[in-house]
Order: sequence, then structure tokens, then C-alpha cells
Amino acid sequence: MKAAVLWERRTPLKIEEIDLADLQPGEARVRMLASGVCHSDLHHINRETPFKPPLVLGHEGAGVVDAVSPDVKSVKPGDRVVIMFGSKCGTCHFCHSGEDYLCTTPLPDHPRFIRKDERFAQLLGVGSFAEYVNVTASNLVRVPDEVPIECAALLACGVTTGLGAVTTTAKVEPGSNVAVIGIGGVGMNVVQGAALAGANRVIAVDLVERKLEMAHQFGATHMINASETDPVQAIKDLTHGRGADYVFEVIGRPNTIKQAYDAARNGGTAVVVGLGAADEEVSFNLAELMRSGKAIQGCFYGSVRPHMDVPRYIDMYLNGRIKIDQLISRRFRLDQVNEAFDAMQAGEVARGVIMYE
Ligand code: PAD
Ligand code: ZN
Repeated sequence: MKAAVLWERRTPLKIEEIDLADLQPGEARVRMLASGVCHSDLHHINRETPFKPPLVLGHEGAGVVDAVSPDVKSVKPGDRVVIMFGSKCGTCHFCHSGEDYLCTTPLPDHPRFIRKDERFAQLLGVGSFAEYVNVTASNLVRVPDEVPIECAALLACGVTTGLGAVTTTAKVEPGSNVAVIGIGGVGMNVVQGAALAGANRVIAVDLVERKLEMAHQFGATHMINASETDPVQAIKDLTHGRGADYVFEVIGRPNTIKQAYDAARNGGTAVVVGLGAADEEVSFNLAELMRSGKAIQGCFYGSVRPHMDVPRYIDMYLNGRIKIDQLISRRFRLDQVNEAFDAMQAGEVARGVIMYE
């Protein structure tokens, strides 16, 4: 089967013929049908991260179950599924307390992608830029036939992270003023989540005019182009000079995280959704941090509870309460994966999706 392999950081992915190991207990094999291209995948190309090349990227995938290990009862061959990423062991402190996105159990370390003696790392336990994947079966959430499979794929990361950041991580109250800095595939879902949560103002900040226009369709009430206007001042001007109750940073850069902090009102919250580099830091004035009463909150995976939130988001999609189709700007084949990254970096797409058929 074919997979897109990162052989060396900062080089294009190469399509290779590789194999899958035999299924281990608790695992399922999924035939990939769609995989979104998320900016986090690009970070693993460009940055040093714990996932070392040769590496199969991709973590926003959906497909159909092809086979299961004999002990697996939660899914069966033929089921259409979203593949959630990361560990969810079900037995650690965090899994028991309903915060399984914080699960501390290491990902399975037996090789799943192989070729003779070669072993390929599998990003976040998924590696969805491959025609088939072996994954932990408890990470699979079944999807009804009415949901287009490329929409299901986006539930594995962008939609779930963005909506969850608002409702589960930050718990935005109706009437809040919300600003979102970075309106990509994830930030657009923060915008629609804030609108759904009943935010009063939803202020979208980006550098690309097309993203801002789209943000308006997703519920933004005000749009700020940060290449023309200082976003911190603009957010304050729109919020009685105070700043927003919640400012979401959805890029992962020190300067925009600082902007989110500065644009939050006293007592407000800056929510860091963007993934910064491991060697980057942001500094805050300590006296101001204390006196302002502001909170800085990290947000991993929208604090998702997969088997509770994903079915709920599916229901909301089917009921017309959230948009997913409109996020998909372009479809690519697996051998066009590098073009999909180029399109993301050029700001041409809200989400590009790899289709396998
Ligand atoms: P994306 O490339 O689709 O969107 C990023 C957006 O930021 C684009 O629209 C850019 O135009 C915009 N942008 C860039 N620089 C600026 C700036 N200075 N001011 C305003 N806007 C700017 O990425 P994405 O939405 O796929 O991912 C966004 C980040 O979220 C990225 O760091 C990714 O790794 C992270 C992420 N975090 C989680 C999580 O669990 N917290 C999950 C998924 C993705
Ligand atoms: Zn992602």
C-alpha cells in the first residue's frame, strides 16, 4: 500500500510502497477514505518534534474498518469511522476523570508501518497519509452513512479542536465578547463555536482577506486584517476599550500569543490553541499579570471526550447547526500531498483534504 513518508525534516513527503504489521490486540485496520491536512502536520515537517523520520504524517482521518483483532468488539469491518488521535488508555487518572485528552500512557511503540527491516513512525498513533492504517480500536468513533466521509475526517481534529476550545476548554458564556486570532481550519471552528455559544461579538483576526470573508459566514461579527491594523487596539476599540472576555490564539507564534494576552480584558482569558515550537517562549510582565487577573489557558484537542463529543458534533452537523462542508476548499490525491501543504501555507484553503478514492 502507498503512504506519504517524511524522510527528512524540511523536505517534501515522498510516496512509498510500505506494509502494515499484523494487528495486535485492541487494534483495528482502517482503509483510509479522507484525511484533512492540518497545520500541525506541517509543524512536524519543519520542526524537531518527538516523532522522528521516517514518519508517516496525517492525524485528521476517516475511513472504513477493514479488519479488527479478535478481542475488538466496539467496531467491525465495514463500519465508517473517525480516527481520533493520541493515547486514551482508559485506566490512568486523566482517562478516569473524563480528561482523556491528557492521557499520560505512551502511544503503542510496536511498529505498525514496516518495510522489511525498516520501521516508520506513525504520527500521533494515526499516520493517516497512508492507504491503510492500524490504530487503537477504542480511538474509533462510528459515523452514520449520511455524513460525507471528508466531513467526518475533519471531526478528527480541526472541527473538534475548534468547537471544543470554546465550549469545553474555555466554557464561553452567552453574551461574551470573543476574539479569534488566526482563522485557518481550526480557527474557523473557534469562530463558529463562539457564535453557537451565544457570544455577543465574535472578532476574527487574520492576514488573509478571503479567510476574514469566510469567517463572517461562520458567524464572525467583526473582521480585522492584522496586516493593516493593530489587532490588539482594534479588539479593544470594539470592546469598550476593555478587551475581549476570551481571546483565542490559533496560530502558535509567540507574538500572536502575546497579542491574545494583551487583547484580553482584565479578568479575561487568553486561550492558546496554536502549537508553538518546543524551544519558543513568551514573557509577560509579572506585576501586570497579577494585577490584571487575566488567565492564560492552554487548549489541547479542544479538551475532547471523543465518544461523547464527536457523536454530538455529528448530530449538530446533521441538524444543520455546524458547517463542515464549507470548510473544505480543495480536494487532493495522496500523491498531491505536498501541493496541499503549499496551498495551506499560501492561505488558499480553509482545509485541504486528501481523498483516497
Ligand atoms: P492554518 O494554516 O489553516 O491557519 C492559520 C491561520 O493563521 C491562517 O489563516 C493564517 O493566515 C493566519 N495567520 C498567520 N499569521 C498570522 C498573524 N500574524 N496574524 C493573524 N493571522 C495569522 O492552521 P490550522 O488552523 O490548521 O492550525 C492552527 C494552529 O493550531 C497550528 O499551530 C496548529 O498546529 C494548531 C492546532 N492545535 C491543536 C490543539 O490541539 N491545540 C489542534 C490542531 C491544530
Ligand atoms: Zn490537527
